[in-house]
Amino acid sequence: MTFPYRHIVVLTGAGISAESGIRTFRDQDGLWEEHHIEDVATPEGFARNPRLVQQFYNDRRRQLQSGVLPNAAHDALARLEKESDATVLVVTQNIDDLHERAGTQHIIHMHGELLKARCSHSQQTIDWVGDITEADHCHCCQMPAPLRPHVVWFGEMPLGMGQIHDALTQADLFVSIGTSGAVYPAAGFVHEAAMHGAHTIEINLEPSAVESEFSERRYGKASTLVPALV
Ligand code: BJW
Repeated sequence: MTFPYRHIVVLTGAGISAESGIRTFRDQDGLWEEHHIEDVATPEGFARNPRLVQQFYNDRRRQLQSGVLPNAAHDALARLEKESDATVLVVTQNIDDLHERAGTQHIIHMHGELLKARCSHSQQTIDWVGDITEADHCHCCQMPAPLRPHVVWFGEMPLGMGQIHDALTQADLFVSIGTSGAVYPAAGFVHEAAMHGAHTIEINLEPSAVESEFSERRYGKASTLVPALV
């Protein structure tokens, strides 16, 4: 696979998993049509009503394990990593594991992972495939602490930021796939990559909130456009 780039950073959002049957957030029929962000995606919402928040993530964890499969866009990115001479880092905002199931190895889940739980006291994470209930506590601390989903809510610091900034500084190609550009700091990555000289490509169903920052834009389904790019 010949690609005229040496260091590639790919940012993915909910749109890349939409054709696998996982709902996005802000589209028609998206998750935010049924749920208030401040109830299910903030630490304050979790403190107010842990049962509601656990239910929201338990439902999504179950769905992820009930026949959902990676699609052609996930497959194409895994192929890119395997077959190109360039370094490829996938930075995903998604908490599903579809990139890994497609074969991607070099990946940062900046908003966490659905198949992990986290001790609310020590922040230690453990693999978790079932529901998290209020009775589940971790035993990593002297006082057992409640488990929470290993996800990044509004007002919390996204994960892997140091490594992401280093990669954006070195990237000569930055590709954003299936994200609305509504949530920071991810929406600012295109600016950072461009400032350091990267060519920047947006792939999405429609122009994102930061589309004017990109040097190239391709609109349509990720399952068609990502394999075509790769
Ligand atoms: C297709 C498609 C197909 C559909 N093919 N495309 C004011 C200004 C700037 C920032 C702030 C501000 N006030 C507050 C902030 C910060 C805040 C923020 O950004 N707020 C905004 C609302 C303004 N951000 C934070 O709090 C973050 N933390 C933070 O900033 O820490 C401080 C810090 C300081 C300095 C440096 C670094 C950090 C944390 C954000 C946490 C986000 N959490 C969530 C939920 C948790 C995970 C989960 O439950 O799954 O993450 S919210 C939700 O949005 C989720 C997603 O990862 C994230 C992004 O959504 P995404 O992926 O873009 O999905 P959609 O639905 O929006 O878009 C899908 C797109 O796909 C659409 O455009 C479709 O067209 C497209 N599409 N089908 C191609 N087939």
